[in-house]
Amino acid sequence: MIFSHAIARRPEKNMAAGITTSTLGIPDYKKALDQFDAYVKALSDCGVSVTVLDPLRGYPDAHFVEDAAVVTPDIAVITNPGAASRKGEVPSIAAALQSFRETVWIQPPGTIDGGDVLMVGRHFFIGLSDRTNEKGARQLGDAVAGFGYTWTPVPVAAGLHFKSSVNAVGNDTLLVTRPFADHPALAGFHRIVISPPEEYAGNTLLVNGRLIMPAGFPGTRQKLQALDKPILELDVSEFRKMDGGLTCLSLRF
Ligand code: CIR
Repeated sequence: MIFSHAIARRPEKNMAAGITTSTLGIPDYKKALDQFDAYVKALSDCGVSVTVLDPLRGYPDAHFVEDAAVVTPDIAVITNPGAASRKGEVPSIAAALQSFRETVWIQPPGTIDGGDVLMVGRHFFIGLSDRTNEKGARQLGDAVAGFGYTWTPVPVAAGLHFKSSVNAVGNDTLLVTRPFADHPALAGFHRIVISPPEEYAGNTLLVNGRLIMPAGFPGTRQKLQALDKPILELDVSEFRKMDGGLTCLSLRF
């Protein structure tokens, strides 16, 4: 799928107040801004026109825009994020998407984080996690089924979101962490399995034929080279400290 647009949001000063399970320390704001700018430039270099939203005051996780919507070629599904502190991020993302797509909204008690949703061709994998429940998954599944997509729910046993562990890297191939190596829900796809010490590299992004991966995972880089696509490494250390990564910093469509 070719992406022409993306939406991203500049982090706000108190990003360290966001939710995290990481023990990597407190993010350095200045460094995070530099990493964010490099990320936006990388998307632009892939031919994507990036809309950069202003920081959203009072929402220290709001730059992880991917969680607030699921954008398909047909509609934008505005989520009801699973974390109470993130629900207020949604209206500004809906407003930003309005000129691109018709929007439909996930209704409580259904919850969804976009980080749990992976679209591969005409199929959606929807992770069931601490953030995404069955009611939310069904609402999203029904919404996209109306446009001819299929979907399967997949329990997320480890990591924050489904896309912390599984991502599409082209050529009918998924990049997966070890727990998903033989997962029956993913049958039908080739799989590149990441070694446990490099698990974070599972959050690799395919944009218009190029792979953008987090810096510092040489074993995974070597495995990805088999796909014969250009690979770009980006340092996202400050976002990793807040349990975030490459996919969650933008909505691409
Ligand atoms: C959170 O816990 O919600 C944020 N600190 C991180 C969200 C990362 N989002 C993503 O991977 N899609």
